[in-house]
Amino acid sequence: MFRCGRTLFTLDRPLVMGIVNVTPDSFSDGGRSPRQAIEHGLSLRAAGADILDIGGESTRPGAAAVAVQEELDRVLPVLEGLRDCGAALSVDTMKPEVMRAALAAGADMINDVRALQTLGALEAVANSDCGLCLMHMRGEPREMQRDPQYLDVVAEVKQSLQARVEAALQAGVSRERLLIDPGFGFGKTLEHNIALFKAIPELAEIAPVLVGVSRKSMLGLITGRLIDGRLAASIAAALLAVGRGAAILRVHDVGDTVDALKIMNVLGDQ
Ligand code: PMM
Repeated sequence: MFRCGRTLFTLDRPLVMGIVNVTPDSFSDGGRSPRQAIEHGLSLRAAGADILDIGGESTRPGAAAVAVQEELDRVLPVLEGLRDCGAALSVDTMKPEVMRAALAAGADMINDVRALQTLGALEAVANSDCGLCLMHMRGEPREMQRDPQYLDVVAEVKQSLQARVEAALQAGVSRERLLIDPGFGFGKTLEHNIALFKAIPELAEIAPVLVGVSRKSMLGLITGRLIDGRLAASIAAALLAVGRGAAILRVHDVGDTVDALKIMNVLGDQ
C-alpha cells in the first residue's frame, strides 16, 4: 500500500513514474519552459505513467544549485498545468520552501534526493498525506561522483535509509506514505550501483523501493552507449528491478517501459 496524496496505490503491480524535468538542460526529458514540460507530462500520462515526477533543479553529477524562487517559477506552473491529468504528481526537490509551496498547490508526493535531511524538510511534509520518496545520496550533486567510498555499500545504504524511515516515522509520517530509493549514481561507482541493484530484495524489506536507473551512466559504462542509445539497457534494467521486487520505476521512456512490463506480466513467471 502506498498513500500518495489523492491516490492510494495498492502496489499489486509495478508503477511507472515518468520524469518531467523543467531545467535549461532538459531537451528530451521535459522542457526548457513550463509549457513544454506540461506537454511532455501529458504525453507521458497518455503513454501510461501512474506518477509524474516534476523537477526544477538538476541533480546530475556536477549540477549547480538553483535559487528557491527560480525553482518555484519552474515547478509551480507545471504542477498546475498537470493537476487534472489523472496521474499522481510528485515534485523532485530538496528544499523545504519548495515542498511547502508544492503541497499547497496540490502535489501528491515529494521526492527528495536528500531524504528530508535539510533543516525543516520533515516538518514541511509531515502534516499532510503526500507520498514521500527517501533517497540515499553520499555527498552533494556538485562533487558526489569524485571518489565515493564505502566499506560495505549495501549495509551502509540500508542503515542510512532505515534511519531516515525512522526519522520520518518519529516526525509523525505514517509508514504507508514512505518509499525508499538506493539512489543509483548518487555518490556511487559502477561496482556500488551493481551491489545495490542486487540488494533490491533486502531493501524492499524496509519499505517499497523506487528504482531510478533510466539512461544513467551506469548503463553507459556497461554497454558503452551514450545517453541517447540507452533505451534497451534502461528497459532491461527496469524489468530486472521489478523481478527483484522494485515497486516503482522512475523512467524517461514511459511508453516503452509500459510495453515491456505488459510482456513481462503476460509471458513472465509472476
Ligand atoms: N535520479 C535523478 C533525479 N531524481 N530521484 C529519485 N528518487 N531517484 C533517482 O534515481 C533520481 C531522482 C537524476 O536523474 P535525471 O537527471 O535523469 O532526472
